[in-house]
Amino acid sequence: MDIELSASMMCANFANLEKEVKELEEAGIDSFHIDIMDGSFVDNFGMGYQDMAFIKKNTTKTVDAHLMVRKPYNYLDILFRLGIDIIYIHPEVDPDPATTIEKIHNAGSIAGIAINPGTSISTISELLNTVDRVLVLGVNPGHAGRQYQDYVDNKIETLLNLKSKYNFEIFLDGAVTPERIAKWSKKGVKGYILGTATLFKNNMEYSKNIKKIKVYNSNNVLLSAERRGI
Ligand code: S6P
Ligand code: MG
Repeated sequence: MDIELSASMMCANFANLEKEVKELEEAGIDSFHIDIMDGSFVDNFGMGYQDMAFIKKNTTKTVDAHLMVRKPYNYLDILFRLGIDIIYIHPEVDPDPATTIEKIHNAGSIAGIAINPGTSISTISELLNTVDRVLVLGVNPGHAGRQYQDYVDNKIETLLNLKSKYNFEIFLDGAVTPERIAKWSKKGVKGYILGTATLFKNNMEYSKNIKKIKVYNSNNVLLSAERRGI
């Protein structure tokens, strides 16, 4: 299947963001992922509106905002003004996530829910009727470089069984490695947010790091990590 690779920009080199955007595009990244935090839902602050505006201005690729904040509805108007293409909210903290999702759709943006490792599908199942995407966090939220929580695998399997019925795509965020991409892309997971586990490592050699993932055989099938000797 055709997968989407997104760069988690909080892991980029802020000393020269313009160069980073260009190099990531040249390396074959498909979109940009921006983590917004409020220091309350998570103990970190992520990126700001000015970073988003800058990245949006310097690329024609899609840009998403992952709102790790307690009141996502307070942030929407500015995100709409900035032209952010995709907005993920955490239903765990929004008292009325369905209304927030409706507002995102009414503004013409793509709406997603992001779910923490500790959030079970049964608590968000009605929202699957309304969203375009589910962003599954494989790590506890707020920081790059965290450890993958193996129990999340069961949730991804459950979502794979529901995605055609409800018509949404699954994206993975946190500790996404080439091995995990090879495993889940075969089963139907569409998108991958790349951070320090894959993209922002090895002296930030982006095209080399992406080549480890985007290797297809002659039938356009993504080769597994084992077949590529990773
Ligand atoms: C985590 C955040 C992510 C991170 C990403 C970093 O709270 O939502 O988008 O930036 O997890 O990736 P890695 O490979 O360092 O875990
Ligand atoms: Mg994120």
